[in-house]
Amino acid sequence: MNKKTEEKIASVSRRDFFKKTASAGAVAATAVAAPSAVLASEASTKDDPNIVHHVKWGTTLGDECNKNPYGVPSKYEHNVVRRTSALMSSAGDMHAAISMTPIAELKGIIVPNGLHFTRTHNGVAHVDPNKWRLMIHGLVEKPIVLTLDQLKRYPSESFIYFLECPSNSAAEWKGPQFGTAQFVKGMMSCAQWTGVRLKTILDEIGLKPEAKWMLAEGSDGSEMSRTLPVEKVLDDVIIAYAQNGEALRDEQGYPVRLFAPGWEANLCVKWLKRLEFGDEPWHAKEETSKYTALTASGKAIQHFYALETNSIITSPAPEKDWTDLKKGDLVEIEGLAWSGYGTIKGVDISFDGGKNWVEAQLKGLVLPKCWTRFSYMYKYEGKPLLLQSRSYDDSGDVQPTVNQEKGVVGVECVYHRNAIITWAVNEKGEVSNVQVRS
Ligand SMILES: Nc1nc2c(c(=O)[nH]1)N[C@H]1C(S)=C(S)[C@@H](COP(=O)(O)O)O[C@H]1N2
Ligand SMILES: [Mo]
Repeated sequence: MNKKTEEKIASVSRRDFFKKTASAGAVAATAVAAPSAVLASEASTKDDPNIVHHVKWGTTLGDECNKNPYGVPSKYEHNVVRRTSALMSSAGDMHAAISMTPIAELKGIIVPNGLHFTRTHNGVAHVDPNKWRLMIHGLVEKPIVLTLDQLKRYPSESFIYFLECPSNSAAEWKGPQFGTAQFVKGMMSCAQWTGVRLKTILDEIGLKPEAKWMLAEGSDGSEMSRTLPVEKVLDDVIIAYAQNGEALRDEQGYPVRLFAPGWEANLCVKWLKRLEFGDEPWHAKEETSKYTALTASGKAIQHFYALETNSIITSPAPEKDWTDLKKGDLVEIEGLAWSGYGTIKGVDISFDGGKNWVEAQLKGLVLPKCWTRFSYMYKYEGKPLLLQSRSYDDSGDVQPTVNQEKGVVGVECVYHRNAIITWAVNEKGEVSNVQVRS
């Protein structure tokens, strides 16, 4: 690592501001009205002519058993889909765009492969696995070119990790923009990833002592390139070829992508073709003009990677509201928490915009760098609420309020937004996206 880069990294002390102990007490809450749900969910299945609404229980013959050799979701689940918008593209061109995971519709921590959010800078590439090659060269003792079969001969390992675009919620820095949880935080997913630890291959081909940085390059039209420090590469980076038990989907980088657990999804180069080791970072386009953090001083922070502790309530949410509840009903508040710095230790819930907090339960698997489900049973009272969740992780970080985050990084940063999200619930049980500025 050269001196300049070291200095830059040293200046990335933003996360130090959000230690658990520093979490402030309650400050007066100002709710900002949200614009009406622009990109809200589609009409109910009632009006869909493709769906037959009758039940003849026990009297009809079903489809033949293997009608769908590769299974598809029930037709009644047709509303559970990725969604995109021209606002999240380069001037409306949907080749450089992003589609979002319907996080409020999912259960558990595994996102089905067909619903994994997708970001492409130059379209979804289709790479022939027989022609695919991975070159590993630069400051290594024995450079190699691997075929897919050769890669799969190395011992494989599987891990459940979240993947999040550092631009998730980028539109929310200057106020609430989107009307659904899917659009507020859907640039993320979680899956079981299988592949080869890069360290396993490097142990075999030998890393030269001067090797400090690794360039990863994709084979798609954008030739997405990012640099990673060797410490991370040797720690837990994998070359992934499977997702939830099957081959990666084209959208996720078939046949092979890089996977840097807990770090910006942008580093997880898809349709991977080349890894080069060097003694300095490359300063590629995606780490200079993009994916740097512009601070209030006008200086940009380069090389910041791990995603800070974060959370969102997914039920209720604008697209999963409480309008069907009656006073006195017991209802589960559920959500997701995650941190690129480690394991979620706890999640608090507030009903009054952050003045008072109660502790939620973590449920199911609680794993490092992985979505963690939280839950809280609540007696519905039909009263307006400002509902929030606040996560903390085992590195000591706590999720900041909107103003705490702004105070440190300003509003031009674009990336790594992890400020507390607020859902306003009205007397009717309708839910909207607002911001509490405290
Ligand atoms: N080759 C290549 N890799 C890429 C990209 C790309 O456009 N091309 N997009 C990056 C960005 S910005 C993100 S957020 C993640 C998204 O991964 P996903 O599409 O599997 O969700 O892939 C990253 N890797
Ligand atoms: Mo991204």
